[in-house]
Amino acid sequence: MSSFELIRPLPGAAFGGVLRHPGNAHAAVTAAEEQPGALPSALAEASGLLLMQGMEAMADAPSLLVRLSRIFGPEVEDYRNVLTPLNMVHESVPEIFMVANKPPVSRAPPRQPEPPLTVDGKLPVRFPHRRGWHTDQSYRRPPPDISLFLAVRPVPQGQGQTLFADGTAAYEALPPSLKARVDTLEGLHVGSSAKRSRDAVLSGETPKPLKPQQRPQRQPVARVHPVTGKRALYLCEYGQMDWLEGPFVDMEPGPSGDGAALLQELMSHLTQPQFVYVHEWTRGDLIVWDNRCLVHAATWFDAANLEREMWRTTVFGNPGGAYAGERKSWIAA
Ligand SMILES: O=C(O)CCC(=O)C(=O)O
Ligand SMILES: [Fe+2]
Repeated sequence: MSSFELIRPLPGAAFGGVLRHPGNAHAAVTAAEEQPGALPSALAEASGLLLMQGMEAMADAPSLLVRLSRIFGPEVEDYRNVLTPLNMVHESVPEIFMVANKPPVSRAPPRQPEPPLTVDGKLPVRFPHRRGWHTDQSYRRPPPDISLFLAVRPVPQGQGQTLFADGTAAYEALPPSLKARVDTLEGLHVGSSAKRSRDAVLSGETPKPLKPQQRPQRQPVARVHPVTGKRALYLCEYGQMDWLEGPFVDMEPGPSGDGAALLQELMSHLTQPQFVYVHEWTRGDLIVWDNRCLVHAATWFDAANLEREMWRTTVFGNPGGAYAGERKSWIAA
C-alpha cells in the first residue's frame, strides 16, 4: 500500500497535483525512501508539478530536503561547484540554494508588471506582460532535471507567488506547421552574467569575453522527456537566451530579427492562462517541478516591508538521450 495519494490537477489549473503524504516532513521523507519509485511516478503523472504541504519541519532539519531530492534523480547539485556566490548557499548544507531578500542573500524580487493587473483585474501571467519566465539553468548542457522549492518564510498571499506553465500541453496545442518548425529548432541559452540578455544587447553593453564554461548552450526547443517520452516546449525569454547570436540557431539573430519574433510568439503561446498554475505560498509548502517540461516565473512582493525566504535544490543526471555521454559544460575542463 502506498503512503502517498496524488490529487490531480492543482486547484485552478489543468495540470499538476497535490501529493498527500504521511503527516510531517520526517514521516514523508522516510516513506518516500521506503518506496523510491512512488514520488518520481507521481511527478510524471502530474505533468511535472507536485505540491507537498506541511513540510515545515524541514526548516529545522535541512538535510531532509536533500534526502527528499535524492529520490528524484542521480545527482543533487552542490552549489559550491557551480560558481554560485557563496552568500546564496545555505551555510551548512551546500546543496541548498537560498532565494531570500534579507542578508546575506539580499536578492530583490522581480519588478511588478506594467500595468500591475490585467484588464479584467487578474494577476498577469502571459508573456510579455509577465516577464521572467525561465527553466532553471538551461545555460548548461546537460541541463538539470528537477528543482525542489521549500517555503521557509513566504510572504502573505497575493504577492511573491510562483507561476508555472505546462510545456507539454502548450507543445501539443501548437498549430501543426509551428510544431513541425520547432521539432528541429534549437535555442541558444546563456546565463545573465554573460551580458548577452536582450536588455544587455539593446543597451549596447560590450559582451564579456566568456570562459568556456560560460558559453551559450544549444537546447532543443521541443524537448523529449526521458520518462514520459512526450515533447515539451523548452525555452526561456529575454534574460536567459543569447540575444547576440540567438535566440535561435540558424535564424536571424538579435532583438529585432526573425528569431526574436518567433520567440515572442512561442513564449506568449506557452504562458497563456490555460497552461499556467499560480502558486500562493504557505509556510511548509514544498513544490517539486520538472524543468524538462515546465517553465516558471517569480512575482513581485513588497520587499521593503516583508521578508521572504525559500530554499531550492536541483536534481540532475537524467536529461534524456539527446545529451548522452556529454561532459558537463559548466565545469572547467
Ligand atoms: O522565487 C521564486 O518564486 C522562484 C525563484 C526561481 O525561479 C528559482 O529559484 O528557480
Ligand atoms: Fe527558477
